Amino acid sequence: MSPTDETTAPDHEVLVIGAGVSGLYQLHRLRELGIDVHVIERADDLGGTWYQNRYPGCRFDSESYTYGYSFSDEILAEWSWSEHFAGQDETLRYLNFVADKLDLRRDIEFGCTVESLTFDDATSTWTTRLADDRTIRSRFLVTAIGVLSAPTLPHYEGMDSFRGDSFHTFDWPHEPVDLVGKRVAVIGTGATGVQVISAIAEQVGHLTVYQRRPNWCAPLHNRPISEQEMDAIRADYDRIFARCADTPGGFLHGPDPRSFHDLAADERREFWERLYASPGFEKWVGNFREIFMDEDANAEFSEFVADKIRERVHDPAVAEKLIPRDHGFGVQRVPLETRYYEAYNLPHVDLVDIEETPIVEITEQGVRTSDTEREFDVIVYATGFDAVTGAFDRIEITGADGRNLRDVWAAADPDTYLGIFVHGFPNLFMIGGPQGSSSTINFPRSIELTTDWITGLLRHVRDHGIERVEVTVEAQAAWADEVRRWYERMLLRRAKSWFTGYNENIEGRDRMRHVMYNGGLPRYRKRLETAAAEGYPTLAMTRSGSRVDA
Ligand code: NA7
Repeated sequence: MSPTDETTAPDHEVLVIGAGVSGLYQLHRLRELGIDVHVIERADDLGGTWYQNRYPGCRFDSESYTYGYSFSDEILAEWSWSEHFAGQDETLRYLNFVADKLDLRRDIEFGCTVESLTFDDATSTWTTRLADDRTIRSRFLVTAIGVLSAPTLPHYEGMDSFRGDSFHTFDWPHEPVDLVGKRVAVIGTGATGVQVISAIAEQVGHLTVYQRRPNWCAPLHNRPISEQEMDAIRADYDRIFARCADTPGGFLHGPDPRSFHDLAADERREFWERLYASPGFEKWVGNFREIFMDEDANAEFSEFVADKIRERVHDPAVAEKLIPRDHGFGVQRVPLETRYYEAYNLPHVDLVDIEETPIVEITEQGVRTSDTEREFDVIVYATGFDAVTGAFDRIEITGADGRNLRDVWAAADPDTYLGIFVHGFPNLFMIGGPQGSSSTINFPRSIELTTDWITGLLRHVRDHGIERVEVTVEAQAAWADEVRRWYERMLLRRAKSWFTGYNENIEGRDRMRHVMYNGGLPRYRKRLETAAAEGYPTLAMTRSGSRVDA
């Protein structure tokens, strides 16, 4: 890497930003092709989400063996998962194992915070400027910067004045935090807050949960994997990955083939009892399709889960506070939990409904709501992320003709083609970009697909001497319309969550945005395969100044 001289060749053919699950795989695939590729990563080590999120209780909601990479028989044969839903430390160990196995570290540079990305029309290259003012010039850029990597804090008065420890879950300290006997506040009850609360409730001195809107949570049913069981899983990997490839969510569980209306009410209840007792997301993505589209079906299942909450929480008033009223089951991300509801039966755990008694300020000692002040040793902000587009918006990205990506996306929806391209930003490929499939699909199952596809495109580009590739405006418009049509069919369009682009901690984000593709994995894969088989008709490709016809 060196100061850029625009007259020289680029420093690298491909620069990958991010060394998490996606960036690591992209590095491996491009290196296999003999393409000159370099990876830069903001953190001090690899792992992305799994490096960063160290809060207690952080773990998979996907079955471990459906989350691992599928591409290497050797890795599949050598790695053993210890639990059906592995914890953060094990997942991080796994990613390090993969990186060591493939000798990936030699092409990764850590501690590189990207400030800006600027496309140069004349040379069809990107210049990446880092926080320390160094620059890297590359022909192509692959962003692997994560879907949930830009944490957001609330804006309460006095947050800086708190004298105890406070942190966002994403920035949980690397050194152990001793919570035993401490007075702890958790603000936020999304998937993260629910994991933290369940994990720490027993050990803390006192826990106060500040809940704005409850979520529909359901049991994870985690358990260890024995050696024999792991052997059986290993022998079954072909079937496991084939099954994942076949389901909309990229999980082992696909929608029940029967219609909600085919069964009598008592038969449905019997089916749901079985789902509720099953591990992982089956009770969500293995349910009847109507749960996602039909209000009556959704209401009936939501009432079934509400009854479960009432059974599990002893104090009826607390149980009612934990039941969502503004959205039905599964239209927001379903937090999976282990004894979450039971935590509220402990005498030292309190639930504060901040719709009823809003937080007024954070004080030196704790949190003041409209009715009282409570004192704490630790405040945990489990308040979520500037999801999907946040990691992009934090970088100054300037494409062809000087257009700024943040401005382009702020105007309306963050429109893309397949979640991979943005018109006007040539030679830039996104893994996990908006309107792609990675937010709605078991992440590695989605990103392996996208990464393989980008790799195939880069092979095509190399083999044909192409210098510039970008999506046509028509192809992007057609894809973005398809994304919007999928939202129209789904009840999730009505919920205010990161699935619909909301985040009230950010100005201008109290409105619906179509940020993800809801058409499911098989459909998404078909679109990618067709585009490649037809020679990429939706992409404009240029070789040394002349347009290449597909
Ligand atoms: P989420 O799912 O966005 O949840 C954030 C939570 O924080 C949610 O309960 C919010 O309440 C709450 N929140 C956000 N801002 C505030 C303020 N200002 N005051 C009080 N409460 C607030 O993020 P997670 O980290 O839990 O999960 C993200 C993903 O990580 C998850 O979907 C998995 O895929 C992994 P609200 O619901 O907005 O009323």
